[in-house]
Amino acid sequence: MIYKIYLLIGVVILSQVANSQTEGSAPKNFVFIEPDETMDSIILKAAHVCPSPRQIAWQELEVTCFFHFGINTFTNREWGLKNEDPLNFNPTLLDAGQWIRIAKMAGAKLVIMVAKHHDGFCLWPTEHSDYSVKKSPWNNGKGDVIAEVAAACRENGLKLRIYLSPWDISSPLYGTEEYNQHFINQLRELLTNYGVISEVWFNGACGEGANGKKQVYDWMGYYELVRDLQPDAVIAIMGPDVRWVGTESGYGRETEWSVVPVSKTYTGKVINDPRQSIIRGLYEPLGDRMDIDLGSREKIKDAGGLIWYPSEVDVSIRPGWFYHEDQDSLVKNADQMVDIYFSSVGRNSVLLLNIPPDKRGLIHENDVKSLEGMRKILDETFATNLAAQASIKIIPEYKLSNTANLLDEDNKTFWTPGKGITYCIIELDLGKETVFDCLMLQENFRNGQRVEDFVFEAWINDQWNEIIKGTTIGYKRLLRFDPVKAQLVRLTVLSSRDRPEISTFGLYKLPYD
Ligand code: FUL
Repeated sequence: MIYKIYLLIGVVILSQVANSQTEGSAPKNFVFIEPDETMDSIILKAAHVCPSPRQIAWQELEVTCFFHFGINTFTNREWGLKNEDPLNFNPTLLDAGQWIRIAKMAGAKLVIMVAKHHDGFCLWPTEHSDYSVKKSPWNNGKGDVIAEVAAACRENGLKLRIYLSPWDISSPLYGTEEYNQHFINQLRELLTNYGVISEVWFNGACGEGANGKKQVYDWMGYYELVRDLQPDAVIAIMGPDVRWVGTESGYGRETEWSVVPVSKTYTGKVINDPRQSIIRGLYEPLGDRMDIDLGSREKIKDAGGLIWYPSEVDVSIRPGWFYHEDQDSLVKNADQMVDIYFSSVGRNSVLLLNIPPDKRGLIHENDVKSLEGMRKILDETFATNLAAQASIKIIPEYKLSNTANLLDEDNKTFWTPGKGITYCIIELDLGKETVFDCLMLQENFRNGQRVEDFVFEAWINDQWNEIIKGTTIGYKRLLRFDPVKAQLVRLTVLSSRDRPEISTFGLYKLPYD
């Protein structure tokens, strides 16, 4: 956690430089703001900053899993010590297929394998260090955890990403210029020997190394290599494509903007950076990523530019990131996991759920039970959209065409009230009195994020009753409330940065009485 603090002075990457934004032009991942621009113009620009194709693919994953596994699993630590004995690493029943099947059952479409944590022990037989599985008794030193995970991903149709910790307390090179080349060599092995890698996850930890020195990381060099070898991979956390939400609790912000500001100081540097054309990015100290508000009107009014930089919520199913036997009774239960799902995926974020394999090399039974419980509740909840057959009325009658897009379960199609209209009411007649306790909304995020304020009401006792209010929607917003019985409901978009493009409206009932 402490090293996440580095993100407070972390980076923002201007992932694609664009010229000023005009409606109808190609989607832009980034816009500049001119010094004398009006607030109306800034807001309109914000409404049209869009995800890049790789960010779109990433957002649609919704649930992803993390596997923290390594020497710490056997030494019962969270952060390992320098050069611990590789003989410690000896899983007896390692089955990467089991990990991937469990992740898939939980709903994950992608997994992240920790290839090297801060202790420096490599889970693949790297040619660039002796501190790896090669020196362990597991498979007589012939094993390769990354290869096994990659094969299991291919077999089960899941994507793979890797976590390679830049901080390495065991490397004798750490703290010297040579270390950057060493890190790039290791990264190259991972990006070339294991097929498609869909994401590289860098954290910002930068502690002391074996010689007591800290490293100045060559981030730009790392990014160049990723873009070169795996151009479709997103670079997360200490990278240009995906932002850390700011906590490790599993709970995202109620108001979560995927469009965030870049300061005036740094937009100038973007233009002048020669490496920018290769990487399409530049660092910027952003300030507090743990702030409750990152993208409101107040936050973007003095920006030099705006970028699409969506949030990822990372959390472990256990108190620790690595497996510890004494935490077997502390695994989050199915209801807690459901709550986390609603508070991450349901708050315009991707969930990155850590399920750490145990000393056997298997996901522990308690973790499996909890994930099965979560899946059952989510599957039962989302099996039926209770609004699927509703008839839709728009008030006032701005634009009646395409309303069926709201209910077609295809988030690529959408309904919009029309050019420049930022307030609208969508009224639905469910056909009969219906009990529900969950609302799902999605915006056509490919065209940007716009809705700022909405209210959901139901017609009960001959009047409209407010059921729940919300601010941002983005890719997906899920809201739960006490069960309501009604036939008529309505969604009012009270404020939007440009015309809202609503792609999904869903009503559901959780399987609780
Ligand atoms: C942090 C690390 O220090 C933890 O050990 C863990 O890997 C977490 C996901 O990121 O920065």
